[in-house]
Amino acid sequence: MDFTFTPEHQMLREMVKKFTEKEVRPLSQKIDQEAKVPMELWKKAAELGLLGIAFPEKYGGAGAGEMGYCIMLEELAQGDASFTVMLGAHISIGAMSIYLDGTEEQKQKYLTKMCSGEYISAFALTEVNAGSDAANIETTAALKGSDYVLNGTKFYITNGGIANVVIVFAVTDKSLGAHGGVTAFIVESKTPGFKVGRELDKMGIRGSNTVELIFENVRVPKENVLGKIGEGFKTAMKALDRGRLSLSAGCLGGSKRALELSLNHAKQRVQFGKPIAEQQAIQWMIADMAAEIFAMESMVYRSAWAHDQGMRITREAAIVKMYCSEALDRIVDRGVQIHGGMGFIRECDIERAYRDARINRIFEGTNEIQRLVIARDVLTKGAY
Ligand code: COS
Repeated sequence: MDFTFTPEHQMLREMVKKFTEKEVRPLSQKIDQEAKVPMELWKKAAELGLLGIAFPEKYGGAGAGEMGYCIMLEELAQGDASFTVMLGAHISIGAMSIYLDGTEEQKQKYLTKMCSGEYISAFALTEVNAGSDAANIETTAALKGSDYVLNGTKFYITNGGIANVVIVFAVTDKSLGAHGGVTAFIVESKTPGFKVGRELDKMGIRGSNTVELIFENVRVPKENVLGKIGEGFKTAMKALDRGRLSLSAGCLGGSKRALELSLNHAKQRVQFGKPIAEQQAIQWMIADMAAEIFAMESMVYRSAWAHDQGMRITREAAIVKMYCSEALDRIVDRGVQIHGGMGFIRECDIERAYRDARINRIFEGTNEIQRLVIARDVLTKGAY
């Protein structure tokens, strides 16, 4: 087995690292305080070609696959979690849904603009009564003439208030539910009846836009049905497999940054006449952080490699998401502990990292759902 990154992957990592250090990290505190990612940053990422990293060149992408995409998110997450989530939702589940199941015309019309950054995308599956139980959605789509008419409300939608295009999952046959009764639609936010509801004030990733979306008789032309009628639940699950893996790459980056901040602090903070890094109590925390980061890195890139070989990664993505989001929480918690009182103060980067980390155990499927997906797969297919 070859565990080295290709020269292209290394170049990509260097490029994103420089961008992160120069453009992203300096804005992180402001993004948190103002609860907004400046659009200038999005434009700069677009100019660098970051929004199309995962997609083929014929759609304006860089063709770097899931490996390249995970490298990019890992680096960006060392700059700012909100910005990483904004890009992650756009690429992993918004644009990815079109890439996976869209027609060639839909890819040319929408995916190309998503790769260039002209369009921001969102993925609208969740509703107030359909979170973990995603098959329980109530938003409806009824065929009237040559259009589907959408009615309903979506909740917790990342990028929903700033998106030009939203992938909306709606019920086309209530009697069938997830098994043939849910359809995906490509909805342009300028369509009459598309309304942005309240914006949610969050504990962490405060700069990421999270809203309620309301659909009141939104007419979507038949050609904007994404995939086959009734196959929308599968589109959502396939996109979420990718989303769960790339989210984990973000957890890996966030963990590396938390370790770096903790090391810097431990080396310069003197107590009992020497830097606290020389105290075994601190060294054990550092060792645990490093070991977990090694495990995260190994599983993220092994799974990204498997994905790029064309393998189905449903079980892997669930395992990696569950492990990495929980490891990140343990790592930022130790990071705050190493920082002591300073780690509890708003101006301290580790305090923000602690708040930003928590959502990862919840979104893109709670870790309870990841355990359900893993257990079902192991029980039906065997352990290995
Ligand atoms: N890839 C491809 N197809 C998949 C799939 C995947 N990863 N997961 C499920 N499917 C298919 C199944 O094969 C099944 O197809 P058939 O109708 O042909 O048999 C169909 O989708 C329904 O799947 P299933 O029976 O497993 O549906 P459940 O209602 O039991 O739901 C869970 C499964 C709980 C796993 C799903 O609802 C889930 O992931 N919930 C969490 C939602 C989530 O992550 N939300 C995050 C917010 S969106 S950012």
